[in-house]
Amino acid sequence: MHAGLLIALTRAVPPSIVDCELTHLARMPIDVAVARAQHDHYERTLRALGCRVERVLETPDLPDSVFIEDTAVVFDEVAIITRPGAISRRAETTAVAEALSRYRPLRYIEPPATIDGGDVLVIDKRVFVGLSTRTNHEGLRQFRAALTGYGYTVTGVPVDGCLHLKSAVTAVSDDVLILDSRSVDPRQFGGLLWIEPADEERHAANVLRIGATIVCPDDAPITRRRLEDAGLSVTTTTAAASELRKAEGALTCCSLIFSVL
Ligand code: CIR
Repeated sequence: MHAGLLIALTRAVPPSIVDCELTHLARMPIDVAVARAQHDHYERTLRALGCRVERVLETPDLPDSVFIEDTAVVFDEVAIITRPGAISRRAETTAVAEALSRYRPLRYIEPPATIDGGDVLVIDKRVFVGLSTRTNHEGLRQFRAALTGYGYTVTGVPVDGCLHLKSAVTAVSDDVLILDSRSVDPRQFGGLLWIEPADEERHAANVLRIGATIVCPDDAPITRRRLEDAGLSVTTTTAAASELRKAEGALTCCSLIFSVL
C-alpha cells in the first residue's frame, strides 16, 4: 500500500442479501438493519484510517453486491475487472468498472475464465491466485496475462475447505502472513513467515491491511493478541461480525482500497 490519498470503494448492503450465495454455511436469517449498521461501522473504520470512502451505485437486486472485492483487483498500473464464479454475481461488475474507470485503465477477464477478487492476494509485486470453486485455471491464466509487463509474479495456490484464498490467508506485512494451514499450504508462499489464527477464530485469517494498521474482526481476541505480540498495530471492526458473516462475507470483501497516484 502506498502513501498518498487512499480511496475505498464500498457498496451498500442490499435488502436482497437474504438471498445471497452460500457455499459452506447453511442459510440463516440475516437482519439487514444490523448488517447495515455493521457495514457503516466498517466504513467509519476505513475513514479513521485515512481512506476516502466512495460508495458505488447501489444495486438492490444483486444480493452479494456489498462484497465488492470480488468484482475487481486494483493495481497501480491497471484495474482488472473479474468475471465472478457465481453466475448470480456477474452483473455486479458493471457499476464497479464504471467507478474504477475514473482511476485506472481497465482490463477484463473473459469467458470461459472465472475469478473472484477474494481469491487474489497481492503482496507488493507477488500475486497469489486461489484455485477455488470460484476461480478456474483459465482465470489464473488471463489474470497473469493482464499483468504482463508490469513486473508481477503470479502464482496459483490450491484452496481447500473455504470459499476464497483470502478466507484462509491475508498479509499482515510484506513478509508475514496470517494463514490457516488447514485450508492453504504455507509452502505455497515462497518462504514467507506466517501466524496462525486461533483454532476457534478461523475467520480472523482474513484481516485488512491499511498502511501499517491491521484491521481485525472484533470477535477474535486471541488472534488479535497474536498479531500484537508480533509487533503489529491492530484495530478492530464489527464489519462481517454477526450478519455479513452469515453471508460468508469477511473483512476484505467489503471494500476495494487503492491509492490515487
Ligand atoms: C458469495 O458467496 O459470493 C458471497 N455470499 C460472499 C462473498 C465473500 N467475498 C469475499 O470474501 N471476498
